Amino acid sequence: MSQEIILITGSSGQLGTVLTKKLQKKYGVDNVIASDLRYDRDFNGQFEVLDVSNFEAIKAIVLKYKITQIYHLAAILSANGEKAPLNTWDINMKTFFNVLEVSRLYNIKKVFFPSSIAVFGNNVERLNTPQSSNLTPTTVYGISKAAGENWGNYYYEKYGLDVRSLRYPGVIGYQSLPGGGTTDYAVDIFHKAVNNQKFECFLNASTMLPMIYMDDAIRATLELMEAPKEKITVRTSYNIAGCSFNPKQLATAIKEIHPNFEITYKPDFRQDIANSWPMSIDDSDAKKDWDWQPKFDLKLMTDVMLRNLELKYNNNPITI
Ligand code: AKB
Repeated sequence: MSQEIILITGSSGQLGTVLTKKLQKKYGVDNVIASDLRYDRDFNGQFEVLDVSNFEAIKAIVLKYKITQIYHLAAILSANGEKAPLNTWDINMKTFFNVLEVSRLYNIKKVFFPSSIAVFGNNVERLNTPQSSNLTPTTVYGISKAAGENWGNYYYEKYGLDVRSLRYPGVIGYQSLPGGGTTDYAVDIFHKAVNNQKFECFLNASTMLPMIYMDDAIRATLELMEAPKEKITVRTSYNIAGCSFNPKQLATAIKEIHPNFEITYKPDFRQDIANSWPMSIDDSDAKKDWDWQPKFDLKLMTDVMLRNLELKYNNNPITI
């Protein structure tokens, strides 16, 4: 097997931070090129400052390192994206087009494109939302992801480029903070809890959304990318599910360990976005095609989040 050289865009983001380390372990530190808009001082490994909306800049990196796979994580998320819709469309599409084109022209073997539950809108069954639902996204981020899924499929059909994609639910991890999404509350809440602070939630208590613990999200990504080509029957983007819950259920799970934790609710513009998203996801195609199976439920995820954040902030090795 020839050596894979991986380029990750948006490597300093929530998922990128953790995925980069996993890929370094798998392929070797020297064979993973992390990149983002700004230099990351604390980063260990190969790093390039890269604005993916600049085609010549990404081309130079692909040629310099003889890149064979690209994980394109750079994007503006749902809530931040609504503040400047046209700019969000521009950035999210231009960066992906540059990744697709550089891959087509310079023999990249595989591309990973993260899609999202944000591709679904008000016209779907909100419980167990099927893989092949009618996509009418309500945010520019969602529109760009739905378009991106179809462009990935187009490059596969037309040029044979091996583009693979997952529709991530809200990702929850202790290693990094999300930036500008609608599901961000489900990470912020843990940081407040371990610091003995009250948490004001920007969604109401009963807003059920699909979420996934970081380990499951990373494992799904790698399992999809490693699956034999003939097993991939969905060339737009696969639904994947972790566990679904609402802010009240999450607060209750946290209170089992932090009984004094307090939460209040003050819904803002993100409530409308969340109301248009599924409550749970049918991921049976991913299960059937490449044996996907989530491992973390609400309780296990809460335990692991609290244990790790207690260590980080309070140097307190709690046993749960
Ligand atoms: C967001 O909330 O925008 C993201 C997502 C679900 O894609 N976390």
